[in-house]
Amino acid sequence: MAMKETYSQPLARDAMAYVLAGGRGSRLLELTDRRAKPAVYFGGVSRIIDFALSNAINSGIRRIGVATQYKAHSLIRHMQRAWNFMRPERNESFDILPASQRVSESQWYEGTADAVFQNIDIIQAHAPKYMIILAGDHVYKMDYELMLRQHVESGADVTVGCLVVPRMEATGFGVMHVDKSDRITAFVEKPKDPPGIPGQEDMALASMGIYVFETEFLFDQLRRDAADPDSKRDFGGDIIPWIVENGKAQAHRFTDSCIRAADEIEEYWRDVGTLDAYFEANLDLTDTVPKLNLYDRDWPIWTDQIVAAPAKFVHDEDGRRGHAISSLISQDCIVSGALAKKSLLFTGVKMGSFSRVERGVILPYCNIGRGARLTNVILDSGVRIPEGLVVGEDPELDARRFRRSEKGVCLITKPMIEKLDL
Ligand code: ADQ
Ligand code: ADP
Repeated sequence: MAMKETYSQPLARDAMAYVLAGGRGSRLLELTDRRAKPAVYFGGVSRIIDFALSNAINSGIRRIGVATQYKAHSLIRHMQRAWNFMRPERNESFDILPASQRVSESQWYEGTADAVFQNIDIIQAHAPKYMIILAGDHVYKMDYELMLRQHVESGADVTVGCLVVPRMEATGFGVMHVDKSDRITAFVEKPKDPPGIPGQEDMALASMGIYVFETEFLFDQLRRDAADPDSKRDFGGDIIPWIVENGKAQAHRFTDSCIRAADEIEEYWRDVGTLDAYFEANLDLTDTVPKLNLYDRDWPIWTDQIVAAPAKFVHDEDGRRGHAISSLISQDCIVSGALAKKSLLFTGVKMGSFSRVERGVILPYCNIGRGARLTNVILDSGVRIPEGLVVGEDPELDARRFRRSEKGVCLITKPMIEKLDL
């Protein structure tokens, strides 16, 4: 187990985390009809963006900006409720930065680099020495302090967080080659045929979309890029390839950020970008020892805590037991004469008598009517399942009524229930 070196002050205190949370996340289909991917619920009480934000706080960063764009309402509301504890008098800050056409009245954020460029003046007011650019749509734990240190020690212009992934899964990533000292020698954004790692040809080194810069250098790059008529104003497509060609870009391996002073953070990173990946990553949490530990007091995942009653399990009027097996049951849930198995019940879910959910991801404030039987389902927030509805036992019927994924998971939303002809 590696130990951290001792620094007089954590570099994180000189850094600002800038979270890009404006993307659409269209592969989550109807789950992102009304909300941006970073606002999608995950793990019983959190939303996806809470992971990047918690990593920033747990790493010691106290200045945070979040750029929002696409369907940002529930994301902004969540952040206002959950992330309002920064203290400006200690030079801490939390800025929500919607694409508000501050620079040009005709312009939304064009690409990820533009989402930073348009807010240069706001960042300058906080005067961070380092900027760490993050994506708001991945579930992972990472100590950014370790990445900041590597950046300073290597003297790079930019440091790019990276992971080893199976080569054919790398088509959606920036893919890089590195030399023996992990300096990036080539970078291609989303290649159709990703280059493998020399000597390990079936794997590729993929960018996590996490970048560390010195603030002034980043601003120079953003201004240079903004003057380039051919640029799409994108970090992965424009800024990073330019620095790889013309400056010094260093890779930071994700595995090196999973080590803290006294113990280790588990090596866990998921994109949860498709319904199946989202479903599986949630259900994994019901394993006896899941790969992602949400009970780690040293690395808590901060979120919105509502005032709510405890979860409750009651016998129904027929004396039938309300119970849950291998499941995560959040506050304000009532399981009455019903069974939840291998499932996650988010806040405020009510299950009526004789109902049963197996392998279910049930988002907040759903109501499951008497006798309903649901298997392999994702229920969007606020869905009311009618009495006796059965899902997960007749694939053809399910596919006509709901959104059925490649692996046979049914996503059920409010409009789908309204259209049901029972
Ligand atoms: P993608 O994830 O495809 O690739 P992108 O769509 O640019 O990149 O999204 C990156 C982040 O920025 C996401 O969190 C998204 O929500 C947000 N975002 C997108 N457009 C935005 C906008 N206009 N305003 C604000 N936020 C916006 C990137 C890199 C790849 C890398 C992968 C890793 O380009 O090189 O491999 O991330 O996931
Ligand atoms: P998101 O699910 O992204 O937050 P909404 O807030 O529109 O988007 O959806 C939340 C759902 O949960 C709605 O159906 C709403 O009625 C319900 N809901 C939200 N907060 C509460 C609450 N405190 N009590 C009861 N229902 C709630």
